[in-house]
Parts: sequence; C-alpha cells; structure tokens
Amino acid sequence: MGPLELLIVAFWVMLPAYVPNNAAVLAGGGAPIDGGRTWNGRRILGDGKTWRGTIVGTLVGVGVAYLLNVLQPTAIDVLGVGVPTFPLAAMVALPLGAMLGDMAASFLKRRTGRNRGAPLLGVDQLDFAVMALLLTAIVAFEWFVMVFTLALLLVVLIVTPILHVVTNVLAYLFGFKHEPW
Ligand code: CTP
Ligand code: K
Ligand code: MG
Repeated sequence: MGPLELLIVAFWVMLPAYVPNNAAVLAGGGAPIDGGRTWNGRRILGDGKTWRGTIVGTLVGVGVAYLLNVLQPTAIDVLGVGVPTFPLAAMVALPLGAMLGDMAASFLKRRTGRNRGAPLLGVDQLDFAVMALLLTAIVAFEWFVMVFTLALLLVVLIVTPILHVVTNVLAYLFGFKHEPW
C-alpha cells in the first residue's frame, strides 16, 4: 500500500473509534459513572464520564461501523482502495475500547491530582485509540492481524493525535467543549 492508501485505510478502520468520544461530548450530562464516589479524597473518574455519554458514544460508534460495512463495496469502487468490513466483535470493540481508554485516562488524571478537564499531553491524544486497538486485538484477533500491518499501526499512531487536536479545537470554537483539548 502507498502512503495515501494507508491514510485512507487508517481513517476507515479507526472511524468507529474516533466518533464515540465526540458523540459523548454532544450527548454528555446526567449521572456520572462513578456516582460521585471518591478514592483517597479524589473522584474516581469525575463528572466528565457519564453513563449517557458512554452509552450513546458506544452505540454511535457501532452504528458508524455498521454504516461503513454497508458502504464498503461502494468505497472500494469509488476510492479504489481495499478498505475492510468490520466483524461484529470489532464493531463493538473499537467504540467500546475508545470509551474505556478515555475513562482509564480520567482515572489516571484523578489519581495524579488533575481536576476534570485538565489536559494530560500525549495521553489525551492517544488513550482512546490505544485501548480501542488493544480490545479489538483481544476480541477480534484474526481480523486485527489481517488488517493491521505494522505500517498501518504506525500511520494510526501518527494521524490520531493530529485528528484529535483538530477536532477538539473545532469543538471548542463551536462551543461544544469547555476546553480546546
Ligand atoms: N463525556 C461523557 N462521558 C464520557 C466521555 C465524555 O459524558 N464517557 C462528556 C462529558 O460531558 C465531558 C465531555 O464529554 O465533560 C468532554 O469529554 P472529556 O474531555 O473526555 O472529559 P473532561 O470533561 O475533560 O473530563 P476528564 O478530565 O475526566 O477527561
Ligand atoms: K479525554
Ligand atoms: Mg477533556
């Protein structure tokens, strides 16, 4: 695969993991997952991780994977790039992993004394992608090793932080987010 093909496939396979966090921003609010509980005087996760955001985010991500499966033959025709379809396990693991990765980062932030909304450079930009890839590798191993070459993984790890910065700055400018990260 050439560089452009790698970029297209990277975006395609990661889209079900990219959309959930943004959907959660739009859907967020309501009861926090940690129920307000603290550990060592700090919130376990904080008010930024809600049931509604997590559930809606995950479902929207599954919907995106479903849509990509429907569009796959057309995408191959139009783009001329061999984008894959998603097996059910990957349809769920990519968005769910993304939400869990974001949650794990919040847990880490609270343990290190960072309040809700505080940035954690590097972690904020990759937590969701790394956990999405890990969970997918566990539950859809054969698909994962077939799709993710070393080159594709590298492209994902380079492109994800760039996309994250751009989407979050835009979400902030349009008033959807409290912070531009
Ligand atoms: N959100 C949510 N549920 C999630 C993730 C996000 O409801 N599982 C919503 C919340 O309204 C959150 C917003 O999306 O405030 C932005 O997400 P994020 O930046 O991940 O959360 P922060 O508020 O910055 O909190 P944290 O410091 O814990 O990351
Ligand atoms: K985050
Ligand atoms: Mg944040």
